[in-house]
Formats: sequence, C-alpha cells, structure tokens
Amino acid sequence: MSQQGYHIIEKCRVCGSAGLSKVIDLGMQPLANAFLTEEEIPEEKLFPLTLCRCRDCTHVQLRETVDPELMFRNYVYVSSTSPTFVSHFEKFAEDMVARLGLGPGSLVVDIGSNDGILLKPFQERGCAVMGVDPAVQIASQATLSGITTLCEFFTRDTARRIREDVGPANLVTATNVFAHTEEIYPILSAVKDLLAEGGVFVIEVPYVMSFLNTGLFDTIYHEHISYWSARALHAAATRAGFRIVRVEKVTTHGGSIRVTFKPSDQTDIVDEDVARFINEQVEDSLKSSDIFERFHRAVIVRRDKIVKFVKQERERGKRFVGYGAPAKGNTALNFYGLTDQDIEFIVDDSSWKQSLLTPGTHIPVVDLDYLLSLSPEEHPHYVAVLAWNYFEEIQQKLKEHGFTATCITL
Ligand code: JHZ
Ligand code: ZN
Repeated sequence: MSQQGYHIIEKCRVCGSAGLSKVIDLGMQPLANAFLTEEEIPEEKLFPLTLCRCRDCTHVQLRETVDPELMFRNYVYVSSTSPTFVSHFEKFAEDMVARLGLGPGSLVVDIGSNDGILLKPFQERGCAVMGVDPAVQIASQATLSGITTLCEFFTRDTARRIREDVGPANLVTATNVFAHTEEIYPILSAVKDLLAEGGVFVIEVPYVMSFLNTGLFDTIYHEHISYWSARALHAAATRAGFRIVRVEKVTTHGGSIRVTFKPSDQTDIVDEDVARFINEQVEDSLKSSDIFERFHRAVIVRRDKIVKFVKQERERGKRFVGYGAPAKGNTALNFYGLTDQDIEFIVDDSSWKQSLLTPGTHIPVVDLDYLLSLSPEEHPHYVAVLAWNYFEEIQQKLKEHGFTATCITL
C-alpha cells in the first residue's frame, strides 16, 4: 500500500482487463466508518472515491483500494444493533442447518464475523463455530461472549491454522464481506484449503442490479470495493476452481444475493438458478453504458433536489435531525455537502458510535435519550432516516415515543 494509504487499480480485479470506464466520481470522501472525536478532526484523512466498470467482464468496482488496516482494525459497525438483521441471520442458520444437515460435529467458519451475529445461531444449533475478523475490539468482545474469533484478515495461513487446530469446515460463510476485499483470489484459495470434503462456501453480497436500478449510490464507499453480479461471481469462481451451485435473492441492504460455491472437483449438478441468473437478460444491460449513464443522472438529480429542499426548509426555520448513522449515510452527507448546520445531530442506538462525530461532516451522534429529552419547541420537523433499510422500524420507534416529525430519506 502506498504512503497515502490507498492505491489506484489499472486492471479489473476479476478478469485483469485494462478496459475500465468511470461510472461516477464522488469526490474526496472520508472512510465511511471513521467516526471521530473533535480532537481527531485535524488529522482526518480523505480519499478519492470513484466507481468504475470493466468493459470486458462487466464487473463494477472501485478505482481506489484503501489500505484495509485503515478501514477495519478500529471498526465501529456492530451488526447486532439492528433486530431485523439478527432475525435474518437466525433464519440463515436455520436454512443452512436444514439444507446441509449440520449439527454437532460440524464446523462453521465465518469470515468477517463481526460480533458473532451469524455464528451465534449456528452455535445454538450445536455446531462448532470459529469467527475471523480484523476489528480488534469487536473480535475480542465476540470471543468474550462465547464466539471464538481470530482477530486477523482471512488468509491461507489462517485457513491452515484453523484446519490444523479445529479441523476442516463444513460451511464457510462471508456475508457483507466479499464485496469488501481486493483479495478475491487469495480468499477463494484459502476457503478451498479450509473446506471439508462436501463442504460449501456461502456468501451474501449487495446485488449490483438492485444497486443500479434503485440508485443506491450511498452504498458506494471505500469498504465496498466490488458491486457483484452473478456473472462476475461466476467468472471469479470459475477462475478460482469453484462452481456456483445456487444463487438466491435476499432483501438485506436494499437487495442482495446469497451465493453458494463448491470446489469444482465436487460432482454436484449445477442448480438451475445459476444458469438463470447468469443468463438473465437483466445482467446483459451491464454490457452497455446506458444503465450506468442513467444511474449517474439519477444521482445528480437526487442530490440537487435534496440539497435544495433542505436549504429551503432550513430558511423557513425547519429543523432536521437524522436517525441511524450507517456507513452509507456518510457517503450521502459528504456528497451532498450537508453538515451540522443542516442536520443538527443524528441518533444512533449503537454505543460504538454515540458521542462521536460523523466522518467528513462532523455531525454529533447521540443516543435516543437525547432526542427524547428535547422540549416540544426543540423538536425537529424532519427526521432523515439515513438507515433507509430500516425505515419502517425507525419510523415506528419514533411514533411510539410520540414524535410527529416527518421521516424522510436523503
Ligand atoms: P446498516 C454496514 O453498512 C457496514 P451500514 C458494512 N460495511 C456493510 O457492508 C454493510 O453494512 C452491508 C443504526 N440503527 O446496518 C445502527 C439504529 O440506531 O444499515 C447502524 O448504525 N436504530 C459491513 O453502516 C445503522 O443504523 C435502529 O433501530 O450502512 C444501520 O446500519 C436500527 C434498525 C438501526 O449498515
Ligand atoms: Zn473485468
């Protein structure tokens, strides 16, 4: 990694082609999870953030790779803050246990295991579990809570040690983490080393077609290096000696896909889903620039509309606050140029973010009690639900506390 803490790629991370085209340039942006204190502001780092696409294999990806040490060691995003996400992984474990016949005697290894949100329900169903996550504090808390977590990036060496110490894995998972790495091929090799005979690798990643068609530009941030299609995953899997045996749509994070890989020397028949997904005409649109130009236009129109609305309402004396301080909210706030002059504070229920400021825009993050302690005259008129994927539950929570402010998305 260069001294600046990032490098720019010249070649596609999946196929190695030099045919990369810019999709959108979001300017200089802080790291989306680098919440900070007042004292840290002078040291705050910004990095270019540019989305591009490969004209050969169609893979959508960032032009820049920020040093993962900078992004993931002091991580503050804790997955279990959102009850819907907890239920999602309970269901995930239930489905996998049934589908793969897991239980006592099986080993499940989760890459990017965070606070153990996914491994906990596997452990409750009798499986042995092992987490791997480079986030120092989160990994140690997960271990204390009973989910043994190796605090490191997942490499072939990690795979070798797990295999030697605990045994080969029947299931390796990587949810919301396979989009976060430049090390696509080293990770796939390491997973292969770790899998037991008949074992599978299951990932969940945001789906590029949902991303493009719904204009989810705020999910562009340095952590999200890849914006996967089934087609690009198929290309990567084939090159790494895997076969994709299943692709399913899941609703998390605005539309994701759950993809099951098996080493290609296993003899299973390819599931029909895969052929359907990979040949689906909808992914054909990735071959031309139209969908990307539409996406770009939609983002600019949305930015201009929102900024105008917020400024106008502020001039009329209306007050704005935010609810949820997700990583993606920081892309939107920074790209729109909204600061604490526009959004007075943001409520987040995660104690990891409270008392800190949002990266780049320096809006204070507070707990719900702060909002509840305001006098009626101080109540905001608008609540920007930055965690739009939890819009209904946040709106409901505010309603239960008697708040009548209008919930909006930015
Ligand atoms: P949420 C994360 O993105 C980070 P983010 C990561 N990089 C990634 O890839 C994606 O997930 C997929 C808060 N909240 O889950 C909690 C409340 O305060 O949308 C979170 O701070 N009260 C791994 O950060 C935030 O909102 C609530 O009632 O965009 C939600 O963040 C609820 C429901 C949420 O992920
Ligand atoms: Zn490519």
